[in-house]
Amino acid sequence: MILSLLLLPSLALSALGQGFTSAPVITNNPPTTYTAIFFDKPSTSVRGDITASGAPDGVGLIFRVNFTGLPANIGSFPYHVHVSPVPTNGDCIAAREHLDPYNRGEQPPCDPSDPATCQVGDLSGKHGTASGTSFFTEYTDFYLSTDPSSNAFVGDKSVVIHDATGARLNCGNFQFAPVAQLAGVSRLNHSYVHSDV
Ligand SMILES: [Cu+2]
Repeated sequence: MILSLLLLPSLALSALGQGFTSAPVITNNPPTTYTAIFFDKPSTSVRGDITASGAPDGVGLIFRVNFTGLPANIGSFPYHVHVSPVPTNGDCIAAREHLDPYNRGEQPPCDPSDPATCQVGDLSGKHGTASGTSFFTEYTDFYLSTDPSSNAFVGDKSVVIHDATGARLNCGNFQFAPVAQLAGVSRLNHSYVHSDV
């Protein structure tokens, strides 16, 4: 009994990707802002934007997350940074997998009390899923970057929001958004967005 309890933490760690221990805190983030705005497409009511800004001290990124039109009564909504940008047809499958530069892998699920051991792109695993029909949250994530030379750089990646089954509801691409930074606001005028579907 005692032995099995002692073994549990090491077993949990060994289930993570080979060689993975934890993601490093990113400490040299430029104070720039990137914003991803979900596609305006007829197949879904889900809209929203996610702004990621280098923290004033360079440690981590400040995220502002704003979703609307979430389907009622179907549970909570995971969302992640995915590795590939989405083409202009808005096909969220093209976003491919989660940003996971240290090859942590999908299992076991992210433990939000130990976010360094989560996939760096697993925003909802670390900071909570979206819920309700409209959702706003703000937080600092220490493992993502506004530095284009970092393997945790968000600026050329996408964000996908899922339903509880994992289906991809909508997505958007991070774009350099200095206007949001200068104005101190999280939402961009839609004239800064790529063409909608
Ligand atoms: Cu995802």
